[in-house]
Amino acid sequence: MTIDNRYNIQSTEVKWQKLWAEHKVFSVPNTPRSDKTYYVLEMFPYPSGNMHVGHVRNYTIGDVITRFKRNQGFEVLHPMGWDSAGLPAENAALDNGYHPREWTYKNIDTMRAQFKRLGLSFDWDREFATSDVDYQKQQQRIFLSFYDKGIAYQKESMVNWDPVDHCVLANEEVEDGRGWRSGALVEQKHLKQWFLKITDYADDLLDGLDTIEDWPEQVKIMQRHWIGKSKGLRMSFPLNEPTGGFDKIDIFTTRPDTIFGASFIGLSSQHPLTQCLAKDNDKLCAFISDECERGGTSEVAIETAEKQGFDTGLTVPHPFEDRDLPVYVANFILMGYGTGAIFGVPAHDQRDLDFARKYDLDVTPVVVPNGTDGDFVIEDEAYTGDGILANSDFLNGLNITAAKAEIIKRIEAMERGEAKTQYRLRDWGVSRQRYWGCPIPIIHCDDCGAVPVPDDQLPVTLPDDVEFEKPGNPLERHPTWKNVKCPQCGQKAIRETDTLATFFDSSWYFARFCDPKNDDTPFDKEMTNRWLPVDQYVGGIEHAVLHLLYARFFSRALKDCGYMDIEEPFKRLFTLGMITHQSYRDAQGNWLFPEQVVKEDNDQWIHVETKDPVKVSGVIKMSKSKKNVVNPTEIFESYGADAARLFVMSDSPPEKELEWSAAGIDGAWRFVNRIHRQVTESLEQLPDKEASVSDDISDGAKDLRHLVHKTLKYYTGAIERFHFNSAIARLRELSNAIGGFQPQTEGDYTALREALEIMVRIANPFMPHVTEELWQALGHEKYLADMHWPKYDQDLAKDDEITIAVQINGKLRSKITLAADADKAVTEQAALNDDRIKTLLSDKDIKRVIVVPGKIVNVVAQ
Ligand code: ANZ
Ligand code: ZN
Repeated sequence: MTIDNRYNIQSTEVKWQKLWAEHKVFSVPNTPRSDKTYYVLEMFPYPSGNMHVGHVRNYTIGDVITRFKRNQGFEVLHPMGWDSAGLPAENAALDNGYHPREWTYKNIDTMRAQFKRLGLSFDWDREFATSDVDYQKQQQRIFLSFYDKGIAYQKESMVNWDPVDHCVLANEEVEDGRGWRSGALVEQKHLKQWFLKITDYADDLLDGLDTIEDWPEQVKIMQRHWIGKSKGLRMSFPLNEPTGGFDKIDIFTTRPDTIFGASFIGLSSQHPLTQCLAKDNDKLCAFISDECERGGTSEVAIETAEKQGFDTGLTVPHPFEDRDLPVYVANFILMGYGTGAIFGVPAHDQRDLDFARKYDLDVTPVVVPNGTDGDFVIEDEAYTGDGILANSDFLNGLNITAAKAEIIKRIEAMERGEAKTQYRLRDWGVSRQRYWGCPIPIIHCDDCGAVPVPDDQLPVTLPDDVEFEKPGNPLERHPTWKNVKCPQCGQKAIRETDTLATFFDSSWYFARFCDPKNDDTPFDKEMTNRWLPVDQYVGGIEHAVLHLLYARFFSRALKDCGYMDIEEPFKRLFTLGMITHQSYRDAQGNWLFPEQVVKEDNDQWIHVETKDPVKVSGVIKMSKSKKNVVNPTEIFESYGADAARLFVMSDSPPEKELEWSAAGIDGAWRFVNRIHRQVTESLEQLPDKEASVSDDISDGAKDLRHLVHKTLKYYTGAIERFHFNSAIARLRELSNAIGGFQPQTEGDYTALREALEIMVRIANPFMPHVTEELWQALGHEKYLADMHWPKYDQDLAKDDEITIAVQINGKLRSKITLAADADKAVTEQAALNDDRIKTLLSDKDIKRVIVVPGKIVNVVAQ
């Protein structure tokens, strides 16, 4: 056999990719053949047209897990698709005349090729895009089931309105309160829209968080905060001068304890009382439209806007004191939360304090930090910490909890209100006044109202002949599309022209992947029952709230509609870190691409063409706008997919930031080549693949075997724990040991074969191409992808043992023997389980255990 020693990365990688595809190595049937199933999913990409290195990292993580689990004997579902509806396609249409469909599917083609070039183990037979008519048809079925169940409903709500372009803007299209295209000050406008009743599931979504153990705590905290369950008091203030049929104002507070510090009542601009007063008050009208309905509808926009108020002249009496509170309309009070009215306590709420300073209202602290005696004053920061009640009559001296309870008790006894739980979570608005999305399958009839499109008329498809030159919703402008007959009474009716928000599309795709071709129903329940929940979900932390919460909500809603049986869609969640890269700027501050700069001999950076000096601007998140990007396709061309995969997995733990560097990718490339060389150069001397390791081997070979099996043991655990970078470090160590090994006897070559084979096999999840190539060169026929993960030899893998001292209160009391690399927890357990230590501690309380692994344990006890 002659072996070509030059490793041609490009052609070899493409060759294996073709073979895997041809033999459908990574395809699985909808109904799994085994009970040992595993579902790996990475958050599917938006087809922007170009793969970036963040994708490389995300999908490589999922790929390593997939290949590893397959080797462990699992039937692994690892699908891929495209989150392909949404604004950018429409903007591209506006900018360069492409039809959104054309733009989207062209991008998908480009990106599919890029993803395939990375050698990912996807079951491509399951691929779909959410803009596919087939997908939309099933999605429309889901929408109608939600409508039927009351989970989808219509109500009037505020949207961002661009008064120049005459169109609705998404929150992300509002920049500093102005429309991104027209630059006009954005207004808020009422529009009837579709909502999903996610609030009905608020408690359930909260409780569910406790059941998903393998989620990052940070994500759970963010979801808890987003749902924002607050316990408080709802109470009413009677008006001194009833007006327009209103005789009281209902408020919601989470701080009833602060009632003695109240100095005003605040109403939302959309509060019914405000609206009533505005009818015959031009100044109030002007205040509402100038100060309250300008700027974005987002919470941040409202939080950061300057606090403004309008004194209505109305007053209410304080419930426990002989004084009146003025009633203001204030721009920081949202109608969508609580009752849309508050009592303002400037000393203990920053917004109220800013407001009070502006309108010269009282600022009386009623909660003072423990240990302050009477002279506690508020400057320009509200006090929101813990403390003791003061200036509060019968509450004085109580702590906050006791004071809250006391006020709730009294207000309830006075029949002026009651304890109330409030959520920050709002119902989810899913209407978008856009073209490139899934049409909402509803027909509006003057007589019958909102009528579902009958099932045999689904899907409702988008018209192709639309114009994008004008801003706004092309569906609304289309001459014929929306004119239809009412399915119920047959008279003229109008199609819903809103489409569904793209987060709707991504809330159930993981279930569709289990049964992607089904035309009768979104998916077969039997199949989702077998595959779901997703065993390992991988994606960015930026989806901690919206996408991940919506998907959890959908599972529950789909269950209530009878589509599936699971509530938590993602059993384990892994959130990966960002990729950062050095950035550069010229003297004018313009960002430069890495290819545009070069380092001079004197260590100064200059522009390659102009030779002007360049400023090195720090290592920051890779982004197009900062130009510190690298193009994965170019990386595949020069270094190959294996090197790219290896690099993104080797330089830092996957949950942490990874700094992209030329040296790093270069090092990975050299390692790929090195492994190739190590195997191919030894091939001629190696015994037959069937030969077992000889007993007659040198000490050097024995050491090598010891390391091989120890590495295998450690490495397997490291992959299981996602410690990919330390696994790769061990792999390099193994390769070094092989490099330094000099076979002396015939038998030594059997040990060398074993070492090389194990190295190749365990390197496979990270570097699938070169390892398949080498596995074949080693004489094997089966794909490595289909092999079982190698098992280590217990005896050979045994760690060296060490003996360490155990002290109690600093005095040596015992010695324990344990594995040299035992970690903190194991060492502590071993020390506390030692018989002598146990006896000595039997009548004591353990205060602390100090463990220095490999050295000493000291138990502090009394
Ligand atoms: C009096 C008070 C005193 C308040 C104090 C806070 C601090 P969370 O915790 O997020 O539930 N609030 C109630 N409804 C509002 C609305 N529609 N728009 C804006 N603010 C509203 O927030 C509840 C608190 O936010 C409530 O408690 C209320 O102000 C305010 F020292 O009442 B508080
Ligand atoms: Zn009708």
